[in-house]
Amino acid sequence: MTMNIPQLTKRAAWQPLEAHYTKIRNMHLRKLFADDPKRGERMTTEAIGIYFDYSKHRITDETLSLLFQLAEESGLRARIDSMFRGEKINITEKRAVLHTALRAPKGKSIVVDGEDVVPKVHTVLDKMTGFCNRVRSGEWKGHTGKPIRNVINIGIGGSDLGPVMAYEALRHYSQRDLTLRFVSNIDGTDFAEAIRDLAAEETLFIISSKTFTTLETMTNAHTARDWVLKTLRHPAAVARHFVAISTNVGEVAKFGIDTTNMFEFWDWVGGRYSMDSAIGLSTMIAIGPENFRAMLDGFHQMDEHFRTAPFERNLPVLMGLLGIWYNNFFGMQTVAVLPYEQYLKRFPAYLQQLTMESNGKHVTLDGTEIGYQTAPIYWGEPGTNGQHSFYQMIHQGTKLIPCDFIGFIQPLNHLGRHHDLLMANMFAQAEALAFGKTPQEVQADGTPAWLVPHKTFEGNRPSSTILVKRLTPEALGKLVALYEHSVFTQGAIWQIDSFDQWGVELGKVLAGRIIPELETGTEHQLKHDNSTNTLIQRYRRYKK
Ligand code: G6Q
Repeated sequence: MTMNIPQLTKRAAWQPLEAHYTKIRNMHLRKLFADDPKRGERMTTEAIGIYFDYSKHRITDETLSLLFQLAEESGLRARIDSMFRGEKINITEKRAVLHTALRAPKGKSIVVDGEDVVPKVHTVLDKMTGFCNRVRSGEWKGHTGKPIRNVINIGIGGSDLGPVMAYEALRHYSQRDLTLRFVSNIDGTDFAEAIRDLAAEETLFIISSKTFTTLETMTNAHTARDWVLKTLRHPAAVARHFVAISTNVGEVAKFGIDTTNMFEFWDWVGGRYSMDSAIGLSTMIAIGPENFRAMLDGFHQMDEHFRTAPFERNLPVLMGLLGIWYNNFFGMQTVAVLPYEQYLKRFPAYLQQLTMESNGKHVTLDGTEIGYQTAPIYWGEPGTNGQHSFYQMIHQGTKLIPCDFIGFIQPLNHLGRHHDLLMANMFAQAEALAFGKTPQEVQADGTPAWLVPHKTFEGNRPSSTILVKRLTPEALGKLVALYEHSVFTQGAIWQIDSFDQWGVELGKVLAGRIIPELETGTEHQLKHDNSTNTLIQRYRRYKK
């Protein structure tokens, strides 16, 4: 544990970083590039097939060396080792944090509470493989003897966002005669629309819930069971049409799912870090076991890179530290994630949970109120779509928004000029953000004086460019792990517990109180604040 690390602003690198910030905060990227013609080659790193260009950041070599010093003083190295060793670094829940064990190859050994967890991981992976092969080949039959053609994952948060994102990202590799859908919201519309055009006898539900008690998931799971029973009219249908992914055998059995059709994971897998555990069953069904294992291998390669590469060439460390620089010195509030890859359309949504649920914390590990900023807001859309909406603000607005551009050199769908046009736009956006267009340049185009300010781009807007050869399952694993470990790096610097999520609890408790007040009506005396009482009364009055 690294509790004896001084508070962030008391670490030796902090004051020099502040002084350095004051010195370079107005320095323009135009000057930085003019002073160092090789900057765009020099300030890049390539590792395990990921090319990371960080030259368009408002940094100098001194910035980086101070940030590396800060990382050292924050005990990052020791903290990385603690995580990989399976120490209980999620201190508020007293849990190990071992998503890295989910992608550890056979033969490795990681011991938690006296037990090697790697063989267990591989037993579940083998069980998933057998099941997936039966579903994909049509050998697994529904209650009426028909093969499964539709698979619906019911889960929410960490039990949904990873699977949806991975399914969309790897759709190119998916078995196209299977329909995959994802139901998460307790809003009945989500379920109703998901099953509208499907036949229950050809549909398999995967109930994905670590706890198997989550309100949304259990409500949707019961609705799914009612639908299946109503159509297939026999309790035995449940065993053919439902499987579970959970840590809670008791609740799975109570629901009526045959526990031989349960795929296990463990309390040392956090929800938002679980897409490569059994929670990835829908992904494996879609893309097949081999591709799934290739994705795990990608994750593992990034794990090893993070664990062993010197900070100067360590992709997640670099990315995490650049985030600290903007968040804690420039005071930037958000980060835009801009994949130039349609298949990554759910990647920003996935990253929102990963980054903000992990690092949106207000106290340090020892419970002290934090006196500095933690997680920035992550948001984004695939390019080029975003260019025609919010990019205006990134280029000319009053807020500085660092951007992550993510692109792939080879397209998965070759269609005429499309890919060159797509990538030209990505490179152009990063260029325009960094270098802008001066009033003189605008004037030289013949723009009338009154219009010049409107058409001026001040530039100096920072971005990273992540360039990968091709979007493969392996590449996706690397990309997700890159962000996971960058979040970890930042959590270590901020000295917070990146693996708990107490902030979601209060709303759940209050909803539990309000549910009977809405369902059973007026006999409940309302004891909320005046606004909540009035809203509930209005709802009751008009709900009929
Ligand atoms: C993730 C969170 C949260 C969780 C969901 C679903 O890190 O813990 O998003 O994944 O609340 O929980 P269950 O899997 O237990 O249903």
